[in-house]
Amino acid sequence: MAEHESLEFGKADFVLLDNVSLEEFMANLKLRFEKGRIYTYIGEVVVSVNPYRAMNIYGRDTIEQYKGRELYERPPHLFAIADAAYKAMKRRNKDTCIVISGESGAGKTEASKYIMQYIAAITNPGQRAEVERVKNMLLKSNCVLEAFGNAKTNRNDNSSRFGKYMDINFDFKGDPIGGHINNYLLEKSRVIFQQEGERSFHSFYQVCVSVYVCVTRQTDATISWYTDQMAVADAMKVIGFTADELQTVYKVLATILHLGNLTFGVDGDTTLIENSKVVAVIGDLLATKEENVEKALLYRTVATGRDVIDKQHTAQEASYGRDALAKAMYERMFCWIVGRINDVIEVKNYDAKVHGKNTVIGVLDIYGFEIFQNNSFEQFCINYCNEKLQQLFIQLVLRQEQEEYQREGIPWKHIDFFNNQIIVDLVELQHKGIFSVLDEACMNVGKVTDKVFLQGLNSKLANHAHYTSRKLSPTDKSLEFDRDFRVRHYAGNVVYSVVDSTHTLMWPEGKLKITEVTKRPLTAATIFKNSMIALVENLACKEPYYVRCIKPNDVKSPLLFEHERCRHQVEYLGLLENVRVRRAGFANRQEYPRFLQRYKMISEFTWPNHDLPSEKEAVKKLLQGCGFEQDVAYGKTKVFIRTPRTLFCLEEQRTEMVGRIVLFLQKVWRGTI
Ligand code: AOV
Ligand code: MG
Repeated sequence: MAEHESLEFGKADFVLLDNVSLEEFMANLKLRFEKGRIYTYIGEVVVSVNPYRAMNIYGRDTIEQYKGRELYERPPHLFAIADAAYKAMKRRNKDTCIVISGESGAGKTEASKYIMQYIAAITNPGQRAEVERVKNMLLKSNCVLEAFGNAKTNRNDNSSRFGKYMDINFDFKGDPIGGHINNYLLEKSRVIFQQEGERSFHSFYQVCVSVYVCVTRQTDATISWYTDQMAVADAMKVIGFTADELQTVYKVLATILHLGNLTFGVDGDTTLIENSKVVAVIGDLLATKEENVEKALLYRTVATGRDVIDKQHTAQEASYGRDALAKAMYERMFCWIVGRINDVIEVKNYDAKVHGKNTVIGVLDIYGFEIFQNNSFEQFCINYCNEKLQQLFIQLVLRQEQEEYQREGIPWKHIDFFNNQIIVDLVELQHKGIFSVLDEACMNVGKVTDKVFLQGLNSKLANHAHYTSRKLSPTDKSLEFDRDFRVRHYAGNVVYSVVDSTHTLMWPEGKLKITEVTKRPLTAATIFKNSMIALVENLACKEPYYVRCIKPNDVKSPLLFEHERCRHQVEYLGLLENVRVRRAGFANRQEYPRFLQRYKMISEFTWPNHDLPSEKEAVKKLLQGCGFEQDVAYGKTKVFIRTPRTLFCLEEQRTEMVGRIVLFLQKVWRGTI
């Protein structure tokens, strides 16, 4: 609990509220936002409100203030959480992770970058060249991935259109020696289609503007894209992309842009490409013959019994094929870029036997919950991903905490919270979940699969409290027959359109030869589901730290705290329940033997040895002696300490006693006693 800040800025920890009510919570959040205090704790969780303006709180001096300090010693900040995760990793050899959540535009990506910058700034005091190199590449990778994986949406000008989990590996000294990036489902449909007011990935504008600037020498209007492009090219060079590889990337971008200009027509029975000059350009860019491009766009290869034949597309099929090609090229290039970065930052030459355990801090920054005018398969995946993370938060912060008190026999009043497991099940359950129904619909290649899919959903999920469609609620005009279904997510209702979702999924992943008709590739839905389950398992086995981001308004204003908008987020993020659990709970807990080992020197009853019947009794005696009886509870195997201040006092007394003991021993050793 940060107690050093003046009350004029509100309570630095929501746990300190006089009454835990929604009104008081909101009043404190608003007051702090208006006073420029964008961070507030709930125990060890940071609640952050997007300031929508540059804040002077990330500089070198601020970093110095947080370095090595305890959480409650300084005003709430991302740096304090980053430092706590770092200390846990370094002192206790724990793998930790920092999970950043919140809806689109709430400030997750910015937070993840500040956290990485902090870690980079406080490590490698010895300035080892190899470590500096690794740090530089980890930081530069952000710039590259944002160029290719972010885009302007109606919710955020720099919206992450992929999920990112980055592990930073540390050596026994606590210095970064490498890392690894896992990327999750890129929203590739953006390559061919953007809703009104939105854009494609930044990379396309950057490369176009660079060409424009080279040709016209005009820089004024386009300067920002141009400088961005220079920064990305520079970062790619630093990471180790060769000039040839950069050229290839530009060629792929150009190919995709030209593919977008291709149109198809018919002449009698023949489908043809209307603008053949574009084909020539694409052939050039891909270093292949025009005929090959044409054939790829106008024909498909089908297996009929034992034969494999080429069959001509209709004009509509050809445009589907063109779009699928553009999307696949972009996605594969993106994955290739991630792979290349991983090759370079991967930990090399580390021998755990010689150097000790290699520990990890993971930073998770995903696409936030979003509702658009039209929501399709990709929004569905993004929102499911957010459900999974909310579930992890519930499991780790709310449920486990309560369960531990029960297990230890500590008196405890149960706190109710909405458990979104029911929605996670709705999406991912075998045979009954939305993904399973979608997979089944995809088996019927060539049939009217969108309808099959919706019918499947309606029959399997008719009674589910979080699912509905027009067929199930005929009076609901906001849903279209044969097109929409609605999911009541933890963060709000979203209407999804099934049109084309099965089409999106049919693109086979991995290498599939056309003759292997019996083998079905995994669908995009299954791949995504499996990757989310693996992600959550990975996070669950690390010591988690949380940043919960809140978006104060929808107009990107630094002044506006829209009460209703914020209240909604506070509610669905479960922040009030978080405060209640935390308040009813205890800041620290330790097993009796471990506690005694650490603090036995501060009490005459326990130093150097105790004669009490058990370690639990000894700890009781020790704490009574120090006057902390009111602030602790005794579980079956652990002692629970309510406020960090008590722990702080214990630590101070310990430090003092250790000093005295050392002095005493030195005197004994010198023979002066
Ligand atoms: P997101 O990552 O949570 O959305 P961002 O981190 O991209 O959101 O933040 C959106 C915008 O808010 C940024 O581009 C900044 O302009 C502003 N912003 C956020 N945090 C800060 C800060 N600490 N200081 C100043 N400005 C900030 V998404 O990726 O769409 O889910 O998918
Ligand atoms: Mg983001």
